[in-house]
Amino acid sequence: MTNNPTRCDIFCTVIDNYGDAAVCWRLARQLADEYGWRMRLWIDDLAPLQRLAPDYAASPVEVQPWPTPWLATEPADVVIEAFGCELPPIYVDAMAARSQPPVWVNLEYLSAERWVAGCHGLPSPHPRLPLVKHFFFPGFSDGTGGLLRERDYDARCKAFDETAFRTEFGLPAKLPDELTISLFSYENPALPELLRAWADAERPIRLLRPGNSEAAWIRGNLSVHPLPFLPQTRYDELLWACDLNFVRGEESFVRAQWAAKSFVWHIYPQADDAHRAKLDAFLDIHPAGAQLKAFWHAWNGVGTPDWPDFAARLPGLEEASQQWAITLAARPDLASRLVQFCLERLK
Ligand code: TRH
Repeated sequence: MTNNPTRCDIFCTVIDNYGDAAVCWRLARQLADEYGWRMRLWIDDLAPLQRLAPDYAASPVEVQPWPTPWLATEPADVVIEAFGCELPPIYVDAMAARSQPPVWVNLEYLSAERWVAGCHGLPSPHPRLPLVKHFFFPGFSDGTGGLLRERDYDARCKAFDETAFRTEFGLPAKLPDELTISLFSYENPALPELLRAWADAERPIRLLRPGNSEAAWIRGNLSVHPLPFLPQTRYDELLWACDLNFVRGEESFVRAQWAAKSFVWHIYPQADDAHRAKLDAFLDIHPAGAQLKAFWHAWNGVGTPDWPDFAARLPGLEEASQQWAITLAARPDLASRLVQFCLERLK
């Protein structure tokens, strides 16, 4: 290797959601900003990226619409195939034609299941070409690929001005007993019941709904405020501004953990209920898993959410969330593990 910056191509296909683009964008930014890698992101749909990072064109990451048919392109030193999206065959041929084949990584979905550590880093030789793809599994434990977390996360969190945030979005000053909640979820049949419980709650509840265009409304002790869909960096601010965050999928789920606030996870539903094992695997490793279980199961379709019971647990949950964030932040983050993994193979 020369001293030239490592060049890296990330390939991402978007599945009718934000998560895949969100992970790829965050990783691309971090590798460019913190490691000086020359990043190119090939993405088949720019729409989610435009919402997550409206200023993407001004960033150090070169964003390229995935052309069909593919146009001949010089492959990078590191090639990240996100979530098993298939690389263009011509690009793969060009990878094999390089004197030193690129480090080829298949970035997988996050799961807390035990098998993840056993599969992280495994090689998968190409059946025909002199290329090896490696599985890179994000995860919570030491034997996995870790979690995305930027170096400046703590500094940004410390500098956050909650009052200014509330003013900017037209929210009144926080009432002494107010519980501020953010809600980002899939269609959820448990929501109407929960809204009723919040209207009847003992303390005032302010519900913030990013990316929701309904008008603001008040019922009983519940005030509901739509917010615009926030750029990815500002979504962290929303999590910091709330006492309880309802999150979903993979990316907002991870950000809620860094925010160190109580949270409720709506897991991405999969065929054959495969997501249930994933949900329970996370509850098993979280220090407050036993406390969260009934409410999280109900939010994910098993049972009815018991708000008064969950609300009574919140003070203990907050402490556990803080502990959990400290434990996770002490482990190396995903980008640093990925860089080490690739550089070892580029030597
Ligand atoms: O969009 P998602 O449902 O993504 C999902 C999951 O990633 C899942 O694993 C995958 O298989 C499926 O897509 C196809 O939820 P997720 O992962 O939380 O991604 C949402 C991103 O959007 C996250 O980075 C937070 C960000 N966001 C904002 O930036 N601003 C906002 O206002 C909101 C509500 C979200």
